[in-house]
Amino acid sequence: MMVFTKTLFHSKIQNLALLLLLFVAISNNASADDGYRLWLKYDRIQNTTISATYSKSFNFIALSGNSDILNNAVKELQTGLTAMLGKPIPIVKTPVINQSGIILTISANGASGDGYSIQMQSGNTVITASKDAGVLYGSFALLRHLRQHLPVEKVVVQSSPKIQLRMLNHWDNPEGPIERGYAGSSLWKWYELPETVDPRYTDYARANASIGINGTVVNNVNASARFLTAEYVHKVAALAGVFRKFGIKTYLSIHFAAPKTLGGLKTSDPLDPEVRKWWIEKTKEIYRIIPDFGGFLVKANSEGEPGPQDYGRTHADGANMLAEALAPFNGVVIWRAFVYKADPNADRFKAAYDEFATLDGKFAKNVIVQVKNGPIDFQPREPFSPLFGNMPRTPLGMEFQLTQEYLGFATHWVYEAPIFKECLDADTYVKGKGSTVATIVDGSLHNYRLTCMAGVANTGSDRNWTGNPMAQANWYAFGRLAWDHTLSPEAIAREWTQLTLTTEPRHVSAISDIMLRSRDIYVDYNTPLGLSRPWTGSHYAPEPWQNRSSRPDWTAIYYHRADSLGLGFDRTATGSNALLQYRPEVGRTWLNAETCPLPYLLWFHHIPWSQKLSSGRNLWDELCHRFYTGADSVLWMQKQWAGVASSIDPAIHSDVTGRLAKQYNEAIWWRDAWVLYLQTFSKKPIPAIYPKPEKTLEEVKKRVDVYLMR
Ligand code: GCW
Repeated sequence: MMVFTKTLFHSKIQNLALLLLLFVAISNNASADDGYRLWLKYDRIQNTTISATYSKSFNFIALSGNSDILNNAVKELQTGLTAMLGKPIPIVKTPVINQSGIILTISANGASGDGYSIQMQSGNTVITASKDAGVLYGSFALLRHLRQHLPVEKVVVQSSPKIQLRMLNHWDNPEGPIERGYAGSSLWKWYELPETVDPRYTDYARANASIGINGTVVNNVNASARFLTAEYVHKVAALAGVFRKFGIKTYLSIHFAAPKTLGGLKTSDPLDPEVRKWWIEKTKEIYRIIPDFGGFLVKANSEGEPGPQDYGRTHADGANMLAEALAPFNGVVIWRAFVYKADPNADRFKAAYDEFATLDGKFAKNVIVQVKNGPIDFQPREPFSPLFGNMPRTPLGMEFQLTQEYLGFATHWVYEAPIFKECLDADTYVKGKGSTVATIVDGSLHNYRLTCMAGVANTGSDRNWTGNPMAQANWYAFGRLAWDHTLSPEAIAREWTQLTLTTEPRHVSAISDIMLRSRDIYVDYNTPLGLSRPWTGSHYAPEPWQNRSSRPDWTAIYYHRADSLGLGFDRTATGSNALLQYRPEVGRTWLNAETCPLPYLLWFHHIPWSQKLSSGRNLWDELCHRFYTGADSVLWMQKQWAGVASSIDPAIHSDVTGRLAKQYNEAIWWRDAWVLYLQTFSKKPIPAIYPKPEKTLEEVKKRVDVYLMR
């Protein structure tokens, strides 16, 4: 039985502060929504029954401990509840007798790791964790529950993250632009740091902590050595100072050749003693400035970046050199497996496996190899990377892309949770049925000590963070899945919608319907049936005719292989035989063109134009069907969206309406680009039920060229 004592919380200043908070919260409600608050909108609850019930349950927040993270947990609860309930809620050291409130406790018996539990005890809502960060996550979980207007007593839960390192990777360059960023420039104001610390960094950290993200790599993997100078490490330290108060560790992408370019050494050979010493000293220097620094992310010998192979060494040699420098500080090396060579006869699909699988077991204990979900490169639909399951002695981290590099930038509405989930749920069969990618990444299948899931961030300096307000859902879904990969895309879509847009049940359903179909719609007007990489220069509008580049594997024709006979990349034994990289059980599902699921057909087979598919249509007709229905479905998205106007903030509604109109126009144009181009090979008519493209192929090409102009 707990002893309850009345608290001393009556200083005038504190009361004034609460009133001010209340005022700010109320005036916030009145202003138009600019999307800045993301899913953390603590608007006043209009339903008086719900508000009254919550009011009875939350009269104080009791916290006995004291730390930056705990204080932030309490602050968030206080701000949120005060605004939602319209009454001041005091923070106390011990629970108040005869009143219900929230009790935050740290206990060794609490949920493990970053986990938390929420229980109801004697009318109080008790959040318990073994670490401060757990209390913070539990506090956000409680707020999330209340924001969905669910009954207080239903909040009872015990939750621990399935992945240890839940990270964002920012591809932010030092001058401000973001590689593949579509929401403004970098959030980090390098020239102002460390003296000026933008309050927005705190909101960034809050947003991440609210979905369990606990790590961030602040600079691009195509890394500038600048970030390793003392000048920049101090800037990074200022960011880390904000982030750690929300349980977030800071990491840096490194330039592998820094010993040469920055240190003035003759080489950056990872086996050279001077080079090793340079990294050891550099790492010590970083830890002196950022004591809880997380570690290094490395892109090496990939797309022109330097790496150990420049000196005849392996990826493992390179990673282990850095691991040695980081080990005394418990830092980690996250070494990317995104590699492929400019060889016209090679299949890029096979490259990562070919270079990395043989290195299994050769990496130091504090190295994670980070693998993109698919074997090529964040295409709208890819089969899972065959590396998953093939490196049982090396922790493999997952790299998803939140920024929509191949998904219509910030213009097209594509909810990505189905992409993430499709990969996580894929069965590798490496230890028999049920060996899903998720069980590999979460370490349970191969007993990895380290586990990691990274999302290439879609944030930028735009007021609403992600350019397209609907793209906030991708950031949200990533965090929620990194915490718990068993969640469904549907549950996350509904939750996000309720937190961000509306709690009106019919409209929640209508919006989550759009979200859940959006990816397939995009695939249909862009890369149906397993077509891949029609983009080269812009990564935006398809340029399937693109056949010239400094590298053969940077042309579009390399990927789709259209010719007079048919379409698609033969990866069976008669082609590149990439299917051999999978377990036979997996390979078999894709091996036979007759039975291969249609979404993957052209990933693995070169199919004759007239071949009848399982849909009953021949290849050409099926392609036309997909391109046309995909583009038409954007009209459906527009209609659904128009139907929810009454419960969405007008500014957000009109912003998305504009983007959808653009998306529709582009879907037609992109469809036509493909259909007209492929028709030059198939020599078949577009089925009569579909309207003929209004433009000629030449005209469409010209339009694409505009987007490629310098
Ligand atoms: O998809 C490609 C992008 C590059 C990116 C690279 C990578 C950071 O077009 O911009 O570089 O992937 O993942 O390293």
